[in-house]
Formats: sequence, C-alpha cells, structure tokens
Amino acid sequence: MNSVANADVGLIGLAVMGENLALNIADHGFKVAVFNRTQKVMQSFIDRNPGTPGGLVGCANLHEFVSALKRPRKVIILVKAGPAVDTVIQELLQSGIETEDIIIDCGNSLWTDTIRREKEYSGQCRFLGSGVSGGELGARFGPSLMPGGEFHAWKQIEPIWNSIAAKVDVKSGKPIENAQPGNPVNEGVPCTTYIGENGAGHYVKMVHNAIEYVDMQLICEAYFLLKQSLNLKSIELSEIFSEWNKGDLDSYLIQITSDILAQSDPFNPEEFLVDNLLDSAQQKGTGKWTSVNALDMGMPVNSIVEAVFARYLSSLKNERVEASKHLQGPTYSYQGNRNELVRAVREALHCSKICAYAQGFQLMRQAQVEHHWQLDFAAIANIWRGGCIIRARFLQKISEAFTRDAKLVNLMLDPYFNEKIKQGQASWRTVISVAAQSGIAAPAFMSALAYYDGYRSEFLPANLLQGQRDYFGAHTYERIDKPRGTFFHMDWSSASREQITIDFD
Ligand code: NBP
Repeated sequence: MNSVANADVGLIGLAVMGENLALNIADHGFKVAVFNRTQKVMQSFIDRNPGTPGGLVGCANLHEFVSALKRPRKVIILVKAGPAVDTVIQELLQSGIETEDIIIDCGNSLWTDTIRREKEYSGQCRFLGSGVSGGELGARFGPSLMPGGEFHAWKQIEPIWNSIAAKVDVKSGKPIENAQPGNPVNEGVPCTTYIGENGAGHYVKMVHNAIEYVDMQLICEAYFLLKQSLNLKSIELSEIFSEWNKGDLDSYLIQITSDILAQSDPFNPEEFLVDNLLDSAQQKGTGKWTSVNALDMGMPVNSIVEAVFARYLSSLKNERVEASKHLQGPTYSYQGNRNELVRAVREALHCSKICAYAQGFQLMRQAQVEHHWQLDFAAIANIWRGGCIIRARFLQKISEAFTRDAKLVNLMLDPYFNEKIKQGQASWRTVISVAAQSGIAAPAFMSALAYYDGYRSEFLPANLLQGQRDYFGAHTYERIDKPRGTFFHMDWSSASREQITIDFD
C-alpha cells in the first residue's frame, strides 16, 4: 500500500496501449501510478518493469490509486472505448477524485461521447479527450497525441504530453526514431498540440484513422494491380515499394508494406507470407464513424467511405468465392511496358492520396463550423508527421500548404498539390482504365478520381436530377438565371406545364 501522494500521473488500463504508454511516461522521468481492473495484470506489469527512470507505483484499488497522485491529480484512462470509460470515471469519482483533478480519456472514444462526458462530469472533475495514434510502438516510444477539452486543463498535462509524444526534426520535419527503453527521444518538435474544445481531439483522431483506412486501401490496390497485371512475385513488389519509399510517397505505411511483402511464410519458407493471408479484413469502427458523420454533414468523402466498403466487401469471402464461379469478367490482360505501369501506379497512388487527405481536411473544416472549434490545420498536419500510422513526408507538404493559406478551402487547390495532380493525372487515368479493362476492383483509386473530376467541374448533371425530383415529388428546383434561394416548380402533370415560383416563407 502506497500512502505518499508523489506520483506525477496515474494510468488506468494496462492492456497493450496502457502498458506501453505508462512505460513511455516513466521513461521520461515521471512517476506513474498504475491500476488495472484485473489485479494480476497490474502485478505482472510491475514485476516485469523494475527500475524505470520515473518509477511505477502499482495500486491494488482505486482509493489507493487516487491517494498516490499529486494534486491536481492527472489520470489517464486507456480502457476499451465505450461504456467501460464511464464505468471507470464513475468509480474514480467515488474514490476521491475532486473538481480540480483532470481525467484524460486516451482511448479511441467516439467524439460525441467525449462531448457528452465533458458536460456530464463538469463540476466533478476536469475532463479531456486525447487521441493517441501509433499503436503499440507509438505508445511506447512516441505517439502522435491529439488532446481536446478545457484549455487550462490541457496546460496542466502539456509538459507530460510534450515529453512523451513522438518528435520530428526541426529542419526536415522527419520523425526522430531512435528511442530505446529507458532512453527516449527528447530533442525535436513534439507531435502534439492542443486541438480544441470538448471532443475536438477525438474527432481529429477519428479523421486521422479514416485517412489511414484510405491510405492502406490505396496501397493494397496498387499492390494488387501490379501483382495481377504484371504477374509479379511478392519480393519484386517489395522492391517496388521500397523504391517508392525514397520519393514523394515516403511513409511508414509504404515502408511496412515493403517489409510485409518480403516476409517468407514461417509454415512454408519457400512461399511469401502475404500470399497465404486470408483476403478478408476487419475494422474497429473509426472509418465507419467518419463515414456516418460525413453523410450527416453532407460532405463528399468518397474515398474514405469506399475504403470502409472495401473492407466490408472483403469480409464477404464465402459469397465472393461463390460469385467468382458465376460472374464473368473481361478477358483483357495488360500487355504494355512493365516499368511504365509501375511508374503510372505510383502516380495514381500519389494523386489518389492527395484526394483522400483533401477529403479528410475538408471534413474537419466542416466539423469545426458545426462544433464551433478553431482547428489549426497546419498544426494538425505537423503532429501527424511523426508517431502516427499515417506519418509521411507528404504531411510536411500539407503543413506547408496550410501555412501558406490557413483558410485553404481544399488541399487540391494548393499550388504544390495542384501541380502534383497535373503531373500525375494522365498516369492516374491510365491506371484506372487498366483496372477497369482488366476487371480488377480499385474502388479507392476510382472514387478518388471521381472526387477530383467532380470537384473540378463547373457543371455536374444535378440539373437533370433537380428536374427528376421536381417531376415525381414536387421538390422544386433552382435556376441558373435566378438568384440562389429562389425556387420554382413545374406543373409536370398538366398539359400547359406552367412554371410557378415557390415562396417558402
Ligand atoms: P482494449 O481496448 O483491449 O481494453 C482492454 C483494457 O480495458 C484492459 O485493461 C481491461 O481491463 C480494461 N477494461 C475493460 Br475491457 N472494461 C473495463 C471496465 N469496465 N473497468 C475497468 N477496466 C476495463 O485495450 P487496448 O488495445 O490497449 O486499447 C485501449 C484503448 O486505446 C482503446 O480505446 C483503443 O481503441 C485505443 N487504441 C488502441 C490502439 C491499439 O493499437 N491497440 C491504438 C490506438 C488507440 P482487464 O485487464 O481487467 O480486462
């Protein structure tokens, strides 16, 4: 039993993320009190980790845990997102947590839950929601941290967040990745910043995850297109991705893709592991939440939604196996130059990726209006440069774009990205045509191009759509030669077909 209140911070939930984050914090010299519902998990954690620089204090119950913390107490919760978070908060409030104490939910909570919790627990504690990205390794050696909530509460945890976050090099913006247990990275710019009030941190983390979905799906489509069209072996594909990682596409996801593709199968060492993995993907919900939110707000995040659907379609494995016996595809097979297709797929990947990020940032722009947040998009891109799964050279360019113009309406309109799409779009279209002719599904590539072509079109066929809606449902229409907000209806059923102006007042 620990009776001295000398721990700098407390952490509840010692599964993968909690365990690693606690060690990261302790490595930076902070004393961490830890608690886990299942006691033997906590005890095993303490036993396995003696002598961390800051020190760990194992607590047998929440009263002991709360008593171990310096005031104002700072408690990180890293339990399964959902009802467990409320259970833990309620238990903390019954165990001595006071008004000035700060509870930080670092799980993948739905941002609307964070907004609700901030209100619900107001006056009982100060509540923050912080996105944590980077998985297990990020938590251990430097994640990207996206905190939201009451600003003064954030200032209290800022020194810890700055210490434990991933760091990027001041000049190049590249992640500094040489942390070791007990020897963390301390120099460089921390990948964390105050995001905004109430649920802003969790919202931005959710969009980060959704962009991650598209990034992964695009890479998978690039892999599959090259594999199918050129009949390449996994090791050849690994070399291609490794080469791509030296240019504009330099990123953690491209790097791990190359590594995965080079891995031999432990069961069959003559074969590659990836060729023996089931083509059925799961998901945990952040991509779906983003898609639902985008639909609610009326924002066209085509590629994000397609990336979620692609996982759903992949999971219909049995149906697909059956359908493959009945549904005919084309007989076309690519006969062109190998290197040209490799180059074109790289361009297609780059252009589609620009569209995916454009959609994510466009969505956040709309969300800040709805929720009265003031999001700093350059800062958000900055903190995604290191620690998180989507870390990439590309993020530096996004940061520069929003630094040039903080009010940039769409990333594709930034001169740098505009030029990149201009350079790559012929190849992008070629790749999509190869995919379509070959019968290879490439939903993220295709939806990204549709987004690009739709967004850059002064005219879309929604004029006809207005006519159709008015014809069958008297939904009215606006005209190009009248001010916006002036509505008309055609009396389609009568012989005279008179047009009347509708006054909605
Ligand atoms: P899990 O999401 O698997 O949650 C397991 C932890 O929650 C255990 O410590 C468990 O305690 C505790 N817990 C549960 Br379940 N119900 C509880 C309750 N009612 N009261 C107290 N504790 C309870 O752990 P994780 O994968 O480490 O993720 C933690 C959070 O971080 C999640 O929100 C996750 O979405 C998020 N996240 C995860 C990753 C990742 O890569 N895994 C990345 C980024 C964010 P027990 O030991 O007693 O069962």
